[in-house]
Formats: sequence, C-alpha cells, structure tokens
Amino acid sequence: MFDQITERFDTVLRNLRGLGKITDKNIQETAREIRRILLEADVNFQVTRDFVKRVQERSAGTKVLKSVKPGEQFIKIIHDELATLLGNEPVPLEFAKKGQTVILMAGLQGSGKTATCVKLANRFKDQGKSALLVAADVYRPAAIKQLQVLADEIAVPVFEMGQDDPVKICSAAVEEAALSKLDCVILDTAGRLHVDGEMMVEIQQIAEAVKPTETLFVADGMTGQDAVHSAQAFNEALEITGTILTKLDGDARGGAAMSITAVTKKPVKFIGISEKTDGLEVFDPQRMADRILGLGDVVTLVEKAQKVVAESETAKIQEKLLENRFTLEDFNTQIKQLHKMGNLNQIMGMIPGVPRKMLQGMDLDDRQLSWTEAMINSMTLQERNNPQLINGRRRRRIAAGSGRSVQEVNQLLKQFTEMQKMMKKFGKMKSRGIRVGQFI
Ligand SMILES: Nc1nc2c(ncn2[C@@H]2O[C@H](COP(=O)(O)OP(=O)(O)OP(=O)(O)O)[C@@H](O)[C@H]2O)c(=O)[nH]1
Ligand SMILES: [Mg+2]
Repeated sequence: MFDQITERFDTVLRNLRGLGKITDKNIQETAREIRRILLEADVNFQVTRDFVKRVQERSAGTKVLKSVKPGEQFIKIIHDELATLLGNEPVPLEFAKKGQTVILMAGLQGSGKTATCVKLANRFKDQGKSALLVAADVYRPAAIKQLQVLADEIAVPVFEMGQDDPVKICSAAVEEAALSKLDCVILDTAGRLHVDGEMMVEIQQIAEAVKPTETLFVADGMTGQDAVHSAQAFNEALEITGTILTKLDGDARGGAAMSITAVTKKPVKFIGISEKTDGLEVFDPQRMADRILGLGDVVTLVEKAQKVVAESETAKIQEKLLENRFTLEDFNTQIKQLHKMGNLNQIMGMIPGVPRKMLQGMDLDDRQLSWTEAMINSMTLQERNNPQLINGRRRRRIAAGSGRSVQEVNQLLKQFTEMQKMMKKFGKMKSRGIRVGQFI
C-alpha cells in the first residue's frame, strides 16, 4: 500500500534521524521535500499546503527545545500531523440503537460498492450479527447475479425484486429485515456516472425512504483526486456519514486517502485491501500514518496473526524464538500461516524496521511455498532442527530429493536465517500499545 510515498518518506526520515540540531535550513528543506512527495502522490493542493505549513510551524517551535534527539522530534511532528490529516481517531461504524441498522452504499460506477457490501456483511457475520444484502442496482445487467454469487460465498441472504423500482425495493427490504428480526440491512445501489441527474435523485429518494443509519460513499482509492471530488459532490447532495476507500492493495498513490477526510470533513471508516470477501480493514488514522511513513503497523499485524494462529501456538513459537530454538520445521509451519494472513510482502511491510528493499527479495508465491515444503521434507529431522549441519553435500542431496536446484536450497537456508532474525523481532513485540516513537 502506498509503496511509492512510503519509500520517499523513508529517505526524508532517514535524513532527519541523523540530525543533531534542527535549523531553519533543514526545516525548509524537509518542508520542500514533503510538499513534493505529497503533490506527487496526488494529494489535494490546498491540503498539502496546509499540512506543510503546520509541520513547518510546529518544527520551528522545537528548534529551541534542547531535546536529546531533535530529528526524532521532527519525525514525531510529521507523524502526528499526518494522523490528524487522516482524522486522528478511528470513527466506528454506527449501529441503530433499536431496530435495524440500515447501511446505504453510494458511489460512482465500478468504485467497489457491491464488493464492499459483501465485505461488510461478512464482517457483521463474524461479529455475530445477521445481515441482509439488498440488490438495488436494477440497471446494470447481471448486477443482481453478481451480488448473489458473492453473497453465496459468505452465506448471507440477498433480497431482490428484479428490475422493480429501487426506492420500493429498499423500503421493502428494510420491512422484511424488521419482520425477520435481522440486525443489519445493506443496500447495494447502482453506480452513478455523474453526481447530478436522475440517478442522484433516486439515491436521495432511497435515503429519504429508509432513513439510513449510515450513508457510506465508496471511493476508488486508485483514482486519486477524482475520488475526492466525487465524495465532496455526493456529500453535498446526500449528507454522507463516512467514506470507504477501496483498492488500496493496488498501486494507489495515497492522494485520495490523504485528502478525503480533510476535504469532506467526514471520516474514512474502512479501506478495501483485496478483492476477497474478507478484504476490508477498519481505517485507523494513527496506524495509517505509521504505515505511510514506513514505521510499520504492528497492531494490524498482530491482529491478523491472531486471526489465523491459535494463541497457544503463538506462545509456543515465541518461546522458541526467544530461546533460539526456532527450527526449519517451525519455519515450514510459519510460512503456511503467513500465507493464510495474506500477501507476504504486505505483511512484512507492517513490521517496523524491515527494509523495503528486502521485501522485494521475499516474494513467495504459492508454488514456491510447495517447493519450500518439498525441500524441507527432503531434510532429515536432525537437519531441520540443526540447519547449520547442512553442508554442501547435504545441500546437493536435499536438492536432488526435492527436485529443486542447490541454489534454491541455499536461498531457502538464507531466507530461514533472515526469517529467524525477523521473527525474533516480532516475537519480542508486545501485542498492544506500540506506537510511533518506539521505532524512531
Ligand atoms: N483489488 C481490489 N479490488 C477491488 C476492491 N474492491 C472492489 N474491487 C474490485 O473492483 C471491481 C468493481 O467492484 P464492484 O463491487 O463490482 O463495484 P461497483 O461499485 O459495485 O460497480 P457498479 O455496480 O458497476 O457501479 C470488482 O472487480 C471488484 O472485485 C479492493 O479493495 N481491492
Ligand atoms: Mg455494483
């Protein structure tokens, strides 16, 4: 996520870390560089200008402070201002105090509304809430079918009335949910091409008829300032309660994420991070600031890990790591679990201090995963527990046994050592309360 901008900030932060003193000159240089980075990431011009101004003013204030590490203080200012820009605190999704929680999704065509509806339903299901997905896009051929196919995957019911009037469909769905005592109703509306015209009137009528608890604007994070402009226009026409930024797993530059809150004055509630039904994350401004600045995001990482790894197992592995007993056998298990957590590069990117360059070399795909398993399976138990035993002759035997090359065996052993180092770092981290400052 936002690789380009993170890489650029990495350089700025590295330069700042070394500073013994903050001077007007380095404040100005840093401000100029930040301005350039933000504009290149397609952050709104006004937002960029205000941001840089605030960073400049606050860092000028620290010039006089005799801090132990002035550079780090400067970094903290950038971090805090960035978090403020992103909304500072996460704003949770609102649920109706009584009756059904109704969520109206709005957005331009192809922004990810349908996918996000299903992700939300999946999330509610995980939280033990029942949901009803409503097919209110009656215009695009196959829109209803698309929703049904996705809803089937997560076993959530779909309410549809064919090509009937969307306002009627939504009202009927809310009534149906009330009768069946379901907790949440999610309205998947048709994509709008423009922010004015008939379609806009229709969604206003839906909002009027169902009085949604939340009206969420779904914005394609890849489209930068366009997403921000349309969010603003929708907000004027519809009074949205928040936004969801999708497709942040792609090569989105970050401009939309960094400007949308400041421009709409409405919080980003979730972000879409994959096409899959579980590819939705709560948006947390502090964590996002950590990620953008390359300071890692341990909390999200730990949460992801907890989802796939049983706690007892984590404790066992941590114990082994701390006692330096982490073996190739454990490595094998770990790789499998990491893959369950999602894209390995993304995961490693959340670990503070892991150099971005290294991530590129760690690109493991599913095939590599089975090759790795084959190589580990070709080792004796003794070798798996004492990888240092694996000399040239043994490497050749393992290569032959697994049908891989000696080079790949070498690579695996190297990766294992790296992993061991990284896991040690991970193992030592406390699961909560880790914030910027500890890593800078
Ligand atoms: N990688 C990725 N793909 C996404 C994400 N969200 C949505 N998509 C994909 O984007 C495409 C469009 O998503 P839809 O959910 O159909 O978008 P929509 O807004 O409902 O589109 P219309 O109904 O035509 O207006 C689909 O291929 C989705 O799988 C995301 O967070 N990450
Ligand atoms: Mg759709």
